[in-house]
This record gives sequence, structure tokens and C-alpha cells, in this order.
Amino acid sequence: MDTIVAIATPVGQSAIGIIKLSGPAAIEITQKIYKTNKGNKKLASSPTHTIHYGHIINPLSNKKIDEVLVSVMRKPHSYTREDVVEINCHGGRWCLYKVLELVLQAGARIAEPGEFTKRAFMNGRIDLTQAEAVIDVINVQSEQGLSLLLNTLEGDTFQPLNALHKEINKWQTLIETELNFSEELALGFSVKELVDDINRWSKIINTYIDNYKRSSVLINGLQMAIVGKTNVGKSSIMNRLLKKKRSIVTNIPGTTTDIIEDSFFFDGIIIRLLDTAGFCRSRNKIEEEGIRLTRQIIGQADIIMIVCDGSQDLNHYDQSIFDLVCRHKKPFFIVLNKMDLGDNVSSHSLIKYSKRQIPTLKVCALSGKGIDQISGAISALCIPDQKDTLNVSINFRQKHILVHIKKVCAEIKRLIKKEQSEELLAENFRSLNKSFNQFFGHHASEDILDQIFTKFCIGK
Ligand SMILES: Nc1nc2c(ncn2[C@@H]2O[C@H](COP(=O)(O)OP(=O)(O)O)[C@@H](O)[C@H]2O)c(=O)[nH]1
Ligand SMILES: [Mg+2]
Repeated sequence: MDTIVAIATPVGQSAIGIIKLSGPAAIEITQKIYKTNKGNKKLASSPTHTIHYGHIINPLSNKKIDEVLVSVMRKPHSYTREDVVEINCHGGRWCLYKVLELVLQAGARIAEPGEFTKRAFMNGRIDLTQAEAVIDVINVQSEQGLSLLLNTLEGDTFQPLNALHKEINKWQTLIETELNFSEELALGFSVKELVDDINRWSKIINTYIDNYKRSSVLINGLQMAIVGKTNVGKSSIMNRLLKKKRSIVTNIPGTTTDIIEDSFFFDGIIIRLLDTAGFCRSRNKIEEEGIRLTRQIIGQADIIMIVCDGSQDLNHYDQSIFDLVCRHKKPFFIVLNKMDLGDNVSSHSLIKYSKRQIPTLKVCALSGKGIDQISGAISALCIPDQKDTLNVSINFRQKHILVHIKKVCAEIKRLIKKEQSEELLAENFRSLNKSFNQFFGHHASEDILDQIFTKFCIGK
């Protein structure tokens, strides 16, 4: 097994920077380039979880390179379950790269992105859900999200699913034994017991799936696109929400041609706003491109705010924007702006939306009146209630697998009801088993692992 090394802190000007090594030769390699004032203190004989003051030296010239603190963490009590050394150098590009170069010359190899965490996973210290929580901890966008992820890292979050996997294994063995021994297809086990179990499993799985939306918002924040015709006040509303002049506002239609992005916090959740070019009959290539980008942004945002000029009645441009947004089946709400100039939208033109209970707010970006309601509308549409929630972080991959598991459970119930063959039952149980293995990363293929671990930054 190679010994790997990486710079674990961002490279730039900072007080300290950390170079991390992991692998069988981590201590021996560090020893080659490390000295104390009292001579060559032996890192090799130092106990685990100790920290040592000294210098990194160039072993060829004996020249001091940096004053450092070296931490030694011995296997198996380390992040990777291998021997780990962390060298605390001075921050700054030159120091870090010079020390890294010496470590490489002394026999380590540069780590791939996520390789430290991959080793922790391969050595059985964490499962795949915990490895994924590590990536999210690095990128998390809210304090509540961090608390969910720390629960996952502790390993308790998915304990009920782990227990459920074991139960499924037991049933699978039972059904397969039945298959091998009984001549006729008589279910020799209690069908009622199995149905009760499946009902209980489905409930547990549902609570996890139901938590996906909340956990995703807390961990990643929300992206909201502001769309509408030109000159209705999209940029003015954006600036009001941000409480600063971020997007240019003029009375000339088509002022915003590019996507303007900025964010604000609401209730501890980060909301990224995307101000877009307004829809109009495009007069030139810039506007054409702006509208193309706006369509793309509608596709990628989590929630859409459609802005209309409430002082005039809606027209076919507003209508086509509504239709476009509806086609994307995303949460959206309508803001009627310029209320200071009068409320002239006929109820007729909004009737379709009020029937579908699309929230419609009336605001005036010029004075700021009504702007506060916008955060409330976002929250009602995208931030699920805190009630009946588990404190779990659940990501898209995990949710996707759980939805599949739920479907297979329903299929098993259907087979039982129709008294289908045990062979079919057994096949579905094998599928359940496989999905749970995927969920926790048991016997995961190298491809899947690469896909997950390359999302990490180098040094983690
Ligand atoms: N009277 C009035 N004018 C507004 C209001 N909001 C924006 N405007 C004006 O409408 C024009 C277009 O605003 P802007 O935010 O650039 O619209 P956008 O093209 O949709 O981004 C500017 O002259 C703004 O000052 C409002 O609530 N009341
Ligand atoms: Mg604008």
C-alpha cells in the first residue's frame, strides 16, 4: 500500500498550513526530513496521538526549511485506520509546496481527491453514507445542516435501516430455503408476519424519504430564479432582498442581459438568487442569448419567482412565462410589483393560478412594501415543517435507492396477495438486498466509488 500525501488546508496566505500523510511509511518518511534542536528525535518510537516540535529540513543539505509541529496518529486509531502524520507548517504557498516536495522525494505519492476518506471507507472505519456526509460537511450551507451531517458521521442515523437490512436478509434465507426444499409452492412461513414486516419497513423508509427535501435545503441551500417580462422590477426586487444595489436598475427595458447571482440568509438557510434577463421580443443577439440563459436557469433552479407589473393587466408574455414555468413542474409563486401605481391585474387573468393555489404577493419594490412576504413564500414552498422530522441528512443518491426499495416492497406485497411463486418472491428479496448493499456501499464497484470520491477536494 502506498503512502499518500496532500496539502489539507487551502493554499494562500494563512497562519498555518497542514500537510497530511497516510500509509505504512508515513512516520518513516516524515522522519527523513524532520529534526529537533536536540538532534534527530525518533518519531518512530513516539506513541500515538502525540505532537512534536521541530524543523523540516532538506535531508541533502541539512538546511532548515520550516519550523513545524508534527502530529503522529498510529493505526488503527486514525482517520484512515493507517498511520497518519500531520505536519503543521507556516501557511503560505512557498512553505507548503517546499515541504510537500520533500515528502514526495522521501517516498510518498500525491493523494487523489478524496483518497484519505476512501481509505477510511475501504478499511471499514466508515460506510458510504458517512463518507458522503464528510463531503457535505465541507460544503454545508447552514448550521442546522451541519448538525444533521454530524449525526450521520456518528453513524447512528441509518441504524434503523441497518437493522431493517438484517431482517430482510433473514427473510431472504427463509424464502430461499423454502425454495430448495419444498416440492410444491406452499408458503411454509407466516405470510401475515411477512406482510406486517413489510408494512413496518415501508413506514421506516418513508420517514427517510420524507426528510430528503428538508435535509437537502439545509445542506445545500436553495436557488431561486427571478423571472418575468422586461422592466417589471425583477432587479429592484433582487436588490431589496439582498439589501444592497447588486443588479442595475433602469427604466430602459432589457437592462439585465446576463445572469446576476448573489445570496442572502433567511432563517439560517442560504438562498441564492439568480436575476435574469426579462422576456421580450428580442431585438438583438444579446437579448436572444439572455433569454436562452433564462430558460436554462428555470430548468436548474429549485424555486421560481415570477414577477409581473401589477399596475397593468397581464399579457401574452406573462402568460407564456407562466406556461414555461409550469412545464418545469417546480415550486413557484407570483409577485405583482409596482402596487404604488395601482392594482390593475384583472382577477380573470390570474384565476387559473388561484385555483391551483399558487401564492400571489403584492409588493412595491420602490418603497420596499410587501418585500418581507417573499421570504415567507419561499419558506412555505420549499422549507418543510420541522414537525415529524428525523435528524438525518439524506442525499439524492440515497433517496433514489430508498424509493426503489419502497417500490420493491410494494411489489412483494402484491406477489403475496396474488399467491405468486416463491421464486418471484426470492428474486425481489435479492433485489432488496442488493439495494441495501448499494446504499451502505457494501461490495461497491470501483466505478461507483470513483464517482463518489472524486467529488472530494484533494487532502480530504
Ligand atoms: N413605480 C414603481 N417603479 C418601480 C418599482 N419597481 C421597479 N420600478 C422601476 O421599474 C423600472 C425597471 O426596474 P428593474 O428592476 O430594472 O426591472 P427589470 O427589468 O424587471 O429588472 C425602473 O425604472 C425601476 O425604478 C415599483 O415598485 N414601483
Ligand atoms: Mg433587470
